[in-house]
Amino acid sequence: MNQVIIKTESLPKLPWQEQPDACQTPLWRYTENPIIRRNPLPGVARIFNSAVLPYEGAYIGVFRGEQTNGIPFIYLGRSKDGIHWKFEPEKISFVDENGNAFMPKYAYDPRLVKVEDTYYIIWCQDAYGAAIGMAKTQDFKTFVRVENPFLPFNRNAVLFPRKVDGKFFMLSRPSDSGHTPFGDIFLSESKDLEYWGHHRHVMGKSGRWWENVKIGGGAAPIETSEGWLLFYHGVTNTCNGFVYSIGGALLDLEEPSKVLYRCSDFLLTPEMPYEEMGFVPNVCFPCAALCDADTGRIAIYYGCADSYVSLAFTTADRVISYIKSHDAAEAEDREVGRR
Ligand code: BMA
Repeated sequence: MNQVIIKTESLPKLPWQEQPDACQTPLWRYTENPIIRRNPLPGVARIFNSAVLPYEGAYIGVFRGEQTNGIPFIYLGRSKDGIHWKFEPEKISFVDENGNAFMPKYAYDPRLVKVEDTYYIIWCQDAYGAAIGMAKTQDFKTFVRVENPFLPFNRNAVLFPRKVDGKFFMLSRPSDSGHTPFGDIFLSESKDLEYWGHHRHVMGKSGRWWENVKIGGGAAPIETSEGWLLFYHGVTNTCNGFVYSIGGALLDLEEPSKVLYRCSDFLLTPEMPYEEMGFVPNVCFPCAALCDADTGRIAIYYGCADSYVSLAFTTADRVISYIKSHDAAEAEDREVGRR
């Protein structure tokens, strides 16, 4: 009997492997990782940092494809099992609100979130500096660009999968124009998806080594009986550059800028060859999580070393009890985050 209730749909065909007997960690990796390898498409050298959702009895996803000219764009992919993916050969073409073609100069780290009957893609693009871009679709054929929610610089954002008190909620991480040696997670709200405000601080980098440089939202928050379950990335610096790990927190359901629990330890950190070696070594970057409400199973999709996509598994009971038993939320995390 599951203790935690996941407030999403049933997903019996969720990609899944049982926790290995010897595994003590809160997340465990798919034994066939990485699920997307190099040169997945003609003209695309690497796919990583990508997001997926169930769609019409199968799965659909938006994928960060690094072209062979080095410029990232978003590609659409489909899968029957969430593991083996077929990609459209051409990058997604957007239209603006008037139906005119719109293509950003580049687009990366897409998230895919369904709110009511619409699917939203949120990514990083140029807007006179790195900023958040956004589009909506209902059929994955026409992708209508919506206004950029925030001013530059901001490179990391994810929408909540339902409105809270009638408003859209978005997490983001204001940054600089470079590789950003700082960064906290903020929350913003909007009644119409056009004007965003009521900005609140959710949580900042911490003194813990694995997240002492910056943090950023990852998968869309998962609604559970214990709060919004957030998988995020935490970054530390070393003499050989940044290391990206996966962290976990629970946010208040009605006031998500209030952190209820925040795990002191990473949930997953680079330790496999496909996480430690690649275009950018030592990166585990979560962008999506699928859940099955019936079993509490969760499959997390994360980018590896800016080169691959991998899967890690957990259950709501397992990961939430781990987060709670390793809670390190501080007064500043627990407050509403308004000054
Ligand atoms: C961040 C983002 C991610 C990337 C990470 C590591 O700033 O650009 O797309 O995975 O750096 O290179």
